[in-house]
Amino acid sequence: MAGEPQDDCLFCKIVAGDIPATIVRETPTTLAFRDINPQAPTHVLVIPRVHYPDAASLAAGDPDAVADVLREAGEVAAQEKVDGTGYRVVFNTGPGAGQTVFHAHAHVLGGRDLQRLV
Ligand code: IU
Repeated sequence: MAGEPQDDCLFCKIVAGDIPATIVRETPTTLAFRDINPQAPTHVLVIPRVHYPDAASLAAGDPDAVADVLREAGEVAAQEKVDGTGYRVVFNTGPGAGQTVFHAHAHVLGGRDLQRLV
């Protein structure tokens, strides 16, 4: 069922505590942890605890969770002290955009010069 944990989902396993992660923030609805392959000095993933495969399906199925993820992205940036210089929030959506883990997540990137993308 939409929103339910999936046995084959790595991020559901992190939510369940079955796979380790370096957690930087937790709320009742979200988890934020360091990316294992960081692309910037600050590279934190913010995920909803509920399982949806990507940001669009999360927005359709649980819009409050999208707001929670975005609020937490801002809190992570402040906690990491990259909010002053600027940071980027990215939702890769679909394999063609580089999505590899199909549990919705926001990348929070900062701490280096980030080339303008669009
Ligand atoms: P993507 O947008 O789906 O490509 O992002 C998935 C990210 O999850 C990617 O940057 C991985 O390095 C990261 N990651 C992680 O932090 N911990 C893990 O156990 C696994 C992937 I698997």
